Amino acid sequence: MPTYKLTYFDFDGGRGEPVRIAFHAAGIGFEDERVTFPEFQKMRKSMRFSALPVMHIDGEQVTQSTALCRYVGRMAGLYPEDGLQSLYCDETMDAVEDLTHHIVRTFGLEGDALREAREALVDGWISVFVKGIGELLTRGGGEYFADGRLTVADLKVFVTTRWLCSGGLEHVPTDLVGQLAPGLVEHEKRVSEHETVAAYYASRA
Ligand SMILES: N[C@@H](CCC(=O)N[C@@H](CS)C(=O)NCC(=O)O)C(=O)O
Repeated sequence: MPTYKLTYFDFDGGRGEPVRIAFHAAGIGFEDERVTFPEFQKMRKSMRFSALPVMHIDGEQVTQSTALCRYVGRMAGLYPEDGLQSLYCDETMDAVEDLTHHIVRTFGLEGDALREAREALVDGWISVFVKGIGELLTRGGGEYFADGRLTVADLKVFVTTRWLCSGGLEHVPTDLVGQLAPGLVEHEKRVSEHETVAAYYASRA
């Protein structure tokens, strides 16, 4: 068995969290390296694309969160084998990546500039993506995005819905997701209570 190290920021969310949950679901031990932003700044140059998450497999660096989700998801049985269902799973994860990209562009703004940028996002890209991801859930049958069961797509959306509804994103109303796509709020609860995910957080408690 290779050795795995996952380096990501020290919080239970973002692009690294679905990979951590998938590792736990697979029953595969890994080094969960959690860094602060100042620590990341010091190590940034050693990261191939100057960003996290980064995985080391037997010391070899691999990047790109969605690729990491697929890789660990396969080992955990959380990635569809069927071609069409894997397309649905990938489409969902890529949509979440696009949504995240739009939001991250507002990081570092302050005051009126932050408010204006976030209000524009709420009326624009966040609404477009939340509605669209809600439609993908409906297509999947309403409970999960692909294969009629928990996959890494659900982990990625669950983490993102939790973030959007957390109040941690200034100027993004906590009830926005519920208004635009109520199914996603129910999905967040369903996934958080799923035995695979609940077992991961119990292990963290
Ligand atoms: N396409 C990359 C994006 C990685 C990325 O932008 N990561 C963010 C954290 S979620 C980051 O490292 N930001 C720090 C920075 O760019 O300064 C992936 O999916 O892994």
